[in-house]
Amino acid sequence: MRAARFAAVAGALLFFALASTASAAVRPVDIANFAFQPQSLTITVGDTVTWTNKDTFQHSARVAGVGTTVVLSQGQSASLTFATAGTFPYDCGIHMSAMTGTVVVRAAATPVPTPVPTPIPTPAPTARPTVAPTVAPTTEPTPTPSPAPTATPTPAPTTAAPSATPAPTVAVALPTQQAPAAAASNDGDATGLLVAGALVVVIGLVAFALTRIRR
Ligand SMILES: [Cu+2]
Repeated sequence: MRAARFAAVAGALLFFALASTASAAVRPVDIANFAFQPQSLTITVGDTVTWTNKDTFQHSARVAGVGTTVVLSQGQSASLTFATAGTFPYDCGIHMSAMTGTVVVRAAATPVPTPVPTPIPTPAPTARPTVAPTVAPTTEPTPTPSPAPTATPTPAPTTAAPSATPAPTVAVALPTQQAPAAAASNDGDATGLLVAGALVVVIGLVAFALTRIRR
């Protein structure tokens, strides 16, 4: 456990050491037209600034607390290494305040973040062109036949069947009068007698029935 931790710390230190040494760089500053270009430069601890004079006049770089370059003629270069962090204003040792610049030294070399490997995007499957569905010809809707008006059945007139109470037929045995031989000539009389007798019987029966009903 301890060994692993130590190894990890040692590895990290080694990594930072390598990174810092790797990031230690030489940053150029041109001197042209009586000016430092760039006038302000940001570097990291351990970096070196190299001034190159491009003017026909002589110049130098005088950095307080760091050092002063030699006087540079046209085309000559000189360097200073910045070992401590901070902001370092400087000027030309010959022209002084007429030529000034600044070097900003960052404290630590920020480790370059290892780029996260971007996953190779799998090509999206090209969607097959969907064939436009042929629209089925819409059959014209056949008009639904409106229901024929059903003739409202006229209710059959409930004719109250006349409950014909049949009168009790009484078989009346009429005394058959055996007409004498003269019946042939008296045929009309005999018939009238029969009818009268039947009437009498019927009336009597009706009277009888009435008397019965009244009781
Ligand atoms: Cu100068």
